[in-house]
Amino acid sequence: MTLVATPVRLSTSAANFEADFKARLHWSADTDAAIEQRVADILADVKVRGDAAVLDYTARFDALEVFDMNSLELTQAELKAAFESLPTAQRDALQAAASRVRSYHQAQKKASGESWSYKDEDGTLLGQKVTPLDRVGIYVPGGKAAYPSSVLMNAIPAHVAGVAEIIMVVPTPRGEKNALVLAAAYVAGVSRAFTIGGAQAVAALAYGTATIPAVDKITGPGNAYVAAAKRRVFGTVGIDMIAGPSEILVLADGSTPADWVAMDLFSQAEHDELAQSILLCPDAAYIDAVQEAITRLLPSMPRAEIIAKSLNGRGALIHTRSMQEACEISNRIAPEHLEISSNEPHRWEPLIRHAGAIFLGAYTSESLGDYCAGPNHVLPTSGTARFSSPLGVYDFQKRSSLIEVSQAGAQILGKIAAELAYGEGLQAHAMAAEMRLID
Ligand code: HSO
Ligand code: ZN
Repeated sequence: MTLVATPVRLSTSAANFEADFKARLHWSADTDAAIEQRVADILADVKVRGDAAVLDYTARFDALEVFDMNSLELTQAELKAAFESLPTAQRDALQAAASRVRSYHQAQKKASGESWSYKDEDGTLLGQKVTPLDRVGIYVPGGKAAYPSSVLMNAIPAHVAGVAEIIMVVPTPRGEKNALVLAAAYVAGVSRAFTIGGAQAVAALAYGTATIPAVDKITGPGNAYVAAAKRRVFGTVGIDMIAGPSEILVLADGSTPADWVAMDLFSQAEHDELAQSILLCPDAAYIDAVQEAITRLLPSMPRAEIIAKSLNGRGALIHTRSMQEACEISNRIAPEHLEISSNEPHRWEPLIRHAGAIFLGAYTSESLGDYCAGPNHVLPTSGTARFSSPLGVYDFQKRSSLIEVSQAGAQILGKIAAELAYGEGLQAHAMAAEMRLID
């Protein structure tokens, strides 16, 4: 059977465009009641029984039977050995990627992650103090979605933020370890690592066990169980975001070789059958060329089946009236990744308001950003780029307000505060302010 991938063709000038557009782009991340219940039970069990429960679930779900938690900890020596076991080219690539990701996040910290303060005329000091989180947990999926690049993207910003302890968890079904994941943990500066996963790992990180220290925040992607567990422990700890399937939207003016764009659409489709790849273009002949490239290139792809399912189920090639209209539609979708595949990307970029990451120009394939350009690849999905941002140094920091009122300042603020406090019927508040007034 030859595989075909024919993303739906839509045109903004068609009468039924709005209805088709909604049908195609609709995405509901409904929670599954059965998963919710099982996750709630696992969390409660780990909270009470700690390590013993983690060992039980690891034996049951990961077919990994050990008798004490120490056997589930990866030593620094083991992480280092994994790194050293890699072929030189892989080692070099990992280090080159890590160093670029580190530089980017250092710049991010400088630009917006530092403490600041100013003084009023009366000498009152006001400011904001930025403090790294003490300890964070990074969830790394096992199996087919084990991405060493995601270890870098989670651990490096934490490290740059100044987090003292970075605890990684990664399930290793039947004890099979992924050397690249371990090596990435070594390169990124992970402090401790455990071969546990699922809701039980999230519970262990959130509540702490005799062996696993409780963390302040948990980041990293995972399956439906992990996502449900993260939602439930939110409040006890911080979490980053609940990521949906990967998405790419290409805005093309027809100036990029069609094969390049076809491959970029594949690059997200190959992640997941539910991933979404969309092309928006005002040139119908170019859309034909991209479809032709899709058909020609697909059979040579090892993950052709996943790509075909993703493109047939959720992909779309949309013919727009203009590039301006393409930008408007892109804003409505608020994609995780947006490529402006144009020879004048800076003409269109100012029109873009909602996208997790914006890739400008024909040479900027999204895949470069996934691995080594420098910015983070953990990005808001499912339209959440309307209100949220890429994972960054700021996710591993928090802010405290600083207030130091001078004697002169207390005379002015004291009167304002007392007036408002009496209005709220709070006498002690008013008196605390008034006692500091001179006569
Ligand atoms: N595109 C994925 C990240 C990734 N790609 C990891 C390859 N490896 C989500 O942004
Ligand atoms: Zn990717």
